[in-house]
Amino acid sequence: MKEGLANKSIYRKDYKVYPWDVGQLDLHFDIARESTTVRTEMEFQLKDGEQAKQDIVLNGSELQLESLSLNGSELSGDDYVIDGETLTIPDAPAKSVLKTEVRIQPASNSALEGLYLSGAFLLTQCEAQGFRKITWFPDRPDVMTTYRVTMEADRAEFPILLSNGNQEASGELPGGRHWVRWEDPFPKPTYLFALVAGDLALVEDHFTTRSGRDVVLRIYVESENLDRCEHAMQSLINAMRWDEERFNLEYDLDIYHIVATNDFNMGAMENKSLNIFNSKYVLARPDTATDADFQGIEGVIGHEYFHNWTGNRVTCRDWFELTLKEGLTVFRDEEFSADMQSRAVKRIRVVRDLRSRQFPEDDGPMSHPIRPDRYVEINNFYTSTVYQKGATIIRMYHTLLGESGFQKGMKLYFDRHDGQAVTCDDFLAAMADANGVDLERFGRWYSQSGTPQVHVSDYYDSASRKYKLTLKQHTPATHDQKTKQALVIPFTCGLLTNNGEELPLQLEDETEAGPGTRLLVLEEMQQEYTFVNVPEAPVPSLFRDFSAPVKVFYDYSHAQLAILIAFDSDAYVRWDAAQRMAQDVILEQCHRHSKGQEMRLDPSLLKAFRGTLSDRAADPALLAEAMIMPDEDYLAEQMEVVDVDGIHVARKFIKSGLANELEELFAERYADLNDGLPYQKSPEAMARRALKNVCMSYLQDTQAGESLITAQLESSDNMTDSLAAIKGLVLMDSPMAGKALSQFETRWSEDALVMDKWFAMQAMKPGCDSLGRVRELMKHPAFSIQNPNKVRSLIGVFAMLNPTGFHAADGSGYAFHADRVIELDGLNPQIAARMASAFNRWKRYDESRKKLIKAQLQRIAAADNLSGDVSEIINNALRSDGE
Ligand code: 0A1
Ligand code: ZN
Repeated sequence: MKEGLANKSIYRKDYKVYPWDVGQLDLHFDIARESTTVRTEMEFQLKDGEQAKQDIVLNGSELQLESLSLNGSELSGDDYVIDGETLTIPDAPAKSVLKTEVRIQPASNSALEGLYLSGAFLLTQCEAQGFRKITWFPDRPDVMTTYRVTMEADRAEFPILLSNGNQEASGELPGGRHWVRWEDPFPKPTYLFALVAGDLALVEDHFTTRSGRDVVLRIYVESENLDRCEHAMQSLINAMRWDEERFNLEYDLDIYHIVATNDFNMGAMENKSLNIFNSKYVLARPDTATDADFQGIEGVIGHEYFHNWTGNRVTCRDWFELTLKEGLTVFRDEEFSADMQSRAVKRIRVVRDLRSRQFPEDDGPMSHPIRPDRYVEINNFYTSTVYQKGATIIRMYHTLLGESGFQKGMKLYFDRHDGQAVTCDDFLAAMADANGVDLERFGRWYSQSGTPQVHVSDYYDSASRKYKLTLKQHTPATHDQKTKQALVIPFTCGLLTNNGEELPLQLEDETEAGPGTRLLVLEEMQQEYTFVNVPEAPVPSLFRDFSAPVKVFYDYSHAQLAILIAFDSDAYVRWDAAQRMAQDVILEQCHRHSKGQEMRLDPSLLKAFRGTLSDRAADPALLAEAMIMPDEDYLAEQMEVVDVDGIHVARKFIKSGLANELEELFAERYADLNDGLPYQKSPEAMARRALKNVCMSYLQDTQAGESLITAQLESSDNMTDSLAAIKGLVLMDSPMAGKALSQFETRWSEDALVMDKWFAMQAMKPGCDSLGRVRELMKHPAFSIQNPNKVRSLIGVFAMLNPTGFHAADGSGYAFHADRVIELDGLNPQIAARMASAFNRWKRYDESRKKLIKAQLQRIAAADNLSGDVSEIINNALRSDGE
């Protein structure tokens, strides 16, 4: 571990109220690409009137200070102290007006935090602590103030000048310059400030709120993208309506702006009335974007819109409370997507994502509770734990309190805290008080890290017709926390007969039987539930709807899984049973392979697939989900020591075994779904495409595969089908793949988002030649190491979605990746840190690979001027070796 790291940690327990209220912030920007001048005027009022004087402490980073004055007097270097990122004015009077002037350099800002250049326009990103790169100010979420923002710039270069709130005034200036003033009536923290300046085109629509407010909706994009905004606009309108109907929340300003940029570290940002989006989550046309892209746009547009209440109107006291706004808002966007599309399919996709990303995170060197107690770099805590696990905690309140109890809690939360910066405890208190329940023990979810395990055992007594379920919980120790407490775990279940019929449920102390789904609430380390009047030894349908972020262990036989797959009323249980069976079978073959034994195709899996393929009643999207094999990384997580190649070989063996045994059925279903009808955007059409392309992904392993895929490629009128086909050719190593890739490249070379797909599908291709290909692709004119989307599509996909390439036994993938982390760190520490986390699971590999990775981790740790972002990730990974 590097010296001094521990000193740089920030602790939740150290929170102190900021002693000043800031009444108003006047910002004046004189905008130019190379050098922008920022002037501010701000009113400080001491909160505690008793005291006459107090230090004013401001945050700033990489600012060139031109002048600073206090109550009209210019301050000289002796009147204040700058230490690292803080500026202190000692003993300022209880009422102080501060004026500052600084210069910043947007064009050379490659970290994409603060004010920066994207293409031909300038924009800001302030969450979490980017405002300090714009000017000196208390850059913390509990300091909320109203903003008046004036921008002046060259009119030809920057015809559009946007900031938060309403446009109050504008005018011309000599020399072809102009100015615009924006005022936001809602007090807000710095992280929600935004500014955009440049030459952008716009699409406009309107929304009339429930109370009759007419809201102008504008999406700003570069002019060539004007024909790709329709879906984003429709999603925004749907989100506004949905939030009124489901949460009784209405929009509060007359204007809502979205700006799309190709250069963005994350997905999007909820700045008050001026959302900034990664273009990936705005731009879509059927020929450029897949169904998954369309769904992603709907979800992220919803997410940022929903933040207006959960995040902006009520915000976080400090960054430890991040899940207060993120967990809640992810829950809201999941519900929105579920209401817009298929609830069951959405649930399965959410669970797949949680299991494959959050569970490993919680078991690795960066394990942390959804409300962390400590961080070095807050940007490293925009994690799957804070977001996705955080959302499942909110979902558990919903499960325990029901929709109406949950909505009562939400109402009380807004009644109490509108306009405030609060904590997760405040949220919990609102839920508890509104429902008259005690949620104290439930609150442990906020402070305990790690993925709990629930071990289920059962016993059927035919004489008494009683069936006893025993649930035991256990949370393994994590890197950050050794001892664990019992948690409140909602556990929903049902019982099936061996014919697949659902039994009515009656617990021992009940007088009559109730419905076939029961919510059990596990609160102790171990609890028993005895069901009576159970006519036969049942098949337990456990953990319906994935009712908590836990791993459930029960020793299912394949026969039991087959019954669940075929008959259970809960879509999640059916899907999970199919995944368990596939996982079992693949891991068994992996084991046989490692012992040099012949692999074989399991008849029960074959039978289950035959059933799924022949099911004409179920939603095709659900059938598609059931047939997608668990991915290699997920399988790796289930092994003691990861067998990289064994997993790859075994998974491939099973997949092609199924394809060849069931070729006729796959082909028949494919033909049915490949109806030749023109593209449609409806959920039904998307579901049919999903199943069609899953069938195709199996058929690629059969004789007929290549001609079928080529035919699909030739006739396709949409990106979903085209991309599935090209990916198929690439993955099957078809001689047609090269031509398909180069035609794709020629057609889309000018299109940044489509080229991301082109990079990704090549980076994903398994095998020992992957690294050479990735190196070559880095030289492609469309690639840029400065662009986060490109880095994620090529470097990120290689490291995170190509296990056989990245984990090549000679360590070449590791060395390459470490070079990229070091290179990126000098440009964009946030992205470098994300990439560095690809090494986080290193302890799970064999000795030889562990040694190779450790050497690379040490090499990165020793690099000059390593950012706090990367050193936190790397030092944690190395520290986890010491245990
Ligand atoms: N609040 C945004 C996510 C976000 C976080 C940080 C960023 O820059 C460092 C940008 C965006 C959201 O939840 O959508
Ligand atoms: Zn968010």
